Amino acid sequence: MSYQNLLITEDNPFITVTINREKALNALNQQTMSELARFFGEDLPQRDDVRGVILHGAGDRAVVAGADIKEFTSLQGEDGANMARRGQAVFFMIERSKVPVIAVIQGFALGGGCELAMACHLRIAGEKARFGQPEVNLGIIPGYGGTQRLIQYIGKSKAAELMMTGDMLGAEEAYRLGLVNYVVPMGEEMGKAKELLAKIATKGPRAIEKVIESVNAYFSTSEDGFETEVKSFGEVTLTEDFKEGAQAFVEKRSANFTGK
Ligand code: CO8
Repeated sequence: MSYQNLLITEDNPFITVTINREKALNALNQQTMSELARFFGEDLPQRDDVRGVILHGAGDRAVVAGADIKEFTSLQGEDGANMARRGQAVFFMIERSKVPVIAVIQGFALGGGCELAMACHLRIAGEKARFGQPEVNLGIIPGYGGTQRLIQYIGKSKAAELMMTGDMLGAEEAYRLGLVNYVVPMGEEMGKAKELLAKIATKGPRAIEKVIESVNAYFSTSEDGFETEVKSFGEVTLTEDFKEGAQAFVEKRSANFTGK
């Protein structure tokens, strides 16, 4: 089946999925989100021969620089909440995949990009990778599960700081905090991901599937937090600050927030 914004490369028993919008730093527009849903929700579950997936972004500047800001500047309230809910559903498909999904991060993993990497089971970062949830710069909050998963990986204290300041983490600090599994020299990220997948593929596929299910089950009590995120996301899209923040990004200037 054909995709517009995803490149699917098969190297049996592994598949590499490349988000292919390099000019927009692979920002997640709705077309890309639909294609990720199709791949992880429909195509991959039908493939008994696949033992693992590598997910990355085209080029080396960004795995994904966030949700596509240019596309959601006019979002409001219930529409915002629905978009966040749909996005969360796509990322749950990745997290609940029966085969391991490894994110390869060569550059920026920001906003929805950091959320996407966190929905994968393992993360390999190049030494120039940078992670962050800079949504507050736009007057909004993470909406694709970031408020919940960032805490799961790095703890409440640091996660709250990152989400409130919009600051970025370098690869080494992301490793120290437990956000990524390995940091490797630039250019070696894919090799490391393939090496890990090959090792996992020597184990029993049903056992790997059950490890994934059981690890996910540990966090199942956080489902209410995901719902709170959806509602909050809808609410912040009603603010004047969101209009100003998104407009400022498009106009390449600093935002002037008023608290309205
Ligand atoms: N959306 C759309 N376009 C983007 C995005 C994005 N997130 N990020 C970068 N681009 C585009 C730029 O507009 C630019 O396009 P053009 O050449 O047409 O002007 C191109 O990619 C290259 O970007 P820059 O020129 O800005 O490159 P720099 O190297 O100067 O800066 C940065 C790189 C630091 C990554 C910068 O692009 C940046 O700050 N990007 C935005 C990062 C961000 O704020 N991400 C969070 C977005 S919000 C989000 O992800 C919410 C998720 C939950 C959504 C819930 C439902 C909607």
